[in-house]
Amino acid sequence: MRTQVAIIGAGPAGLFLSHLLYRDGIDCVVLEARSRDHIEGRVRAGVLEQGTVDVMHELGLDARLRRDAMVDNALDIRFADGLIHLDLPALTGGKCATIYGQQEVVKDLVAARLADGAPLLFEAEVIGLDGIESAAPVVRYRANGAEAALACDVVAGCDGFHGVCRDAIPAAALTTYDRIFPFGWLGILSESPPIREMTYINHARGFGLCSRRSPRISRHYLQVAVDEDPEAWPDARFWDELRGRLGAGGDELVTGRILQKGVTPVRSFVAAPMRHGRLFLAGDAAHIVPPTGAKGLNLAVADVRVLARALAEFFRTGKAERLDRYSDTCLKRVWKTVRYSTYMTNLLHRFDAATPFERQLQQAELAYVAGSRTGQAMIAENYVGLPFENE
Ligand code: RFL
Ligand code: PHB
Repeated sequence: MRTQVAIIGAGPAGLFLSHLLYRDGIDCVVLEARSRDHIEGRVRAGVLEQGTVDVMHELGLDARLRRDAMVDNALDIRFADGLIHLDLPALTGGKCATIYGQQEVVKDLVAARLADGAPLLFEAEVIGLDGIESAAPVVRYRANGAEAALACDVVAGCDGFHGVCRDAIPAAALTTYDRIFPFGWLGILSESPPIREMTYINHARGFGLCSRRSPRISRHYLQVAVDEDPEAWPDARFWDELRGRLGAGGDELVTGRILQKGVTPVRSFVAAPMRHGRLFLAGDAAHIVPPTGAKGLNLAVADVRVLARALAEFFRTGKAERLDRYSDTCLKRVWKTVRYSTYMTNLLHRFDAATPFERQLQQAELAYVAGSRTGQAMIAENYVGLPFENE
């Protein structure tokens, strides 16, 4: 088998890239290790920046999103001294965020790609990359119990944080930056109407977050230990703890059947450069950010937007300047996003090792944001999404 671009991974990065390339008339094959059911059932992100929604619109993939998504016009932060209400359009010149589950995005993109009759192989696990420093790389993968090879011009490593592509780059050619926070998030999906506003909580017992997926489905998180066992959290314990952390807002909480439960680590990771020879990393394969910023999926889309444009120029004209700038262009946005996600993580979590001085600073930062339009505008501007970089 031969193609122009071999895309490894059918998460948001790989799927969006496949559609952007298809629109530009560039051939690609998507290889995904897991089954269609598995990737469509993975509960993850839910906050889409306007730029992400715009890409779905440009690709004509927004029919279901326009029907089912919720508009997020505000963000509340609860802390010991009160409530900060961020009116997103008022603080950002009319912008807002969109709530639409990552698995819904994945379903829409998978269905459209299959409807286009374009190659997307499930249960095709990539086991090695050969010749990424040459002009003719080969991707080796396993499917239906047999090994196969895909020859290509370019490899797009969209295989997430635990994929194989990043490891195909010689260690000496890569610099990695890592920060692991000393806690995790226990996330649940429940059959219950969400509270009125998207709410982040700073509480002495730890962070909490009340989010949503639809008028009938809530998505909530609690800060827990990194190695917390979700089984230690029967439904009643989860609801009691979340209600306690909501404080005065607890009365608004409606409980319901919990459909899904899982613990996520909170960490930042950046690998640079995001390119080696003919291999280009995009999305979580190159970087992860703490979920407190709600940015991982959006960053994956920002990467592949830049990559698709550079590949279109490369295949149309043979010019590689844009491809050569790919990593630098993406990393500017990546580091700004790491900054914002770290800021929100530090602002809102309980740090057991914090000194009394550091605890006072955190409360002072919250008090500052509560009283400053500038402080609020900084959060709102990042939450709705920074403008795309000039390429
Ligand atoms: P993905 O989604 O991990 O997809 C990678 C795909 O590659 C496949 N794969 C392979 N395929 C073939 N061969 C191999 N050897 C392979 N190895 C792996 C995998 O099966 C998989 O299908 O990465 P991608 O596309 O870069 O997308 C990144 C996003 O999924 C991620 O950043 C977000 O989910 C992060 N995130 C959030 N991002 C947001 O923008 N807004 C949010 O509100 C938000 N909330 C979250 C989040 C992530 C969370 N978790 C669980 C990590 C909330 C949570 C709880
Ligand atoms: C979510 O709805 O899953 C969500 C919302 C905000 C975050 C992270 C996750 O910061």
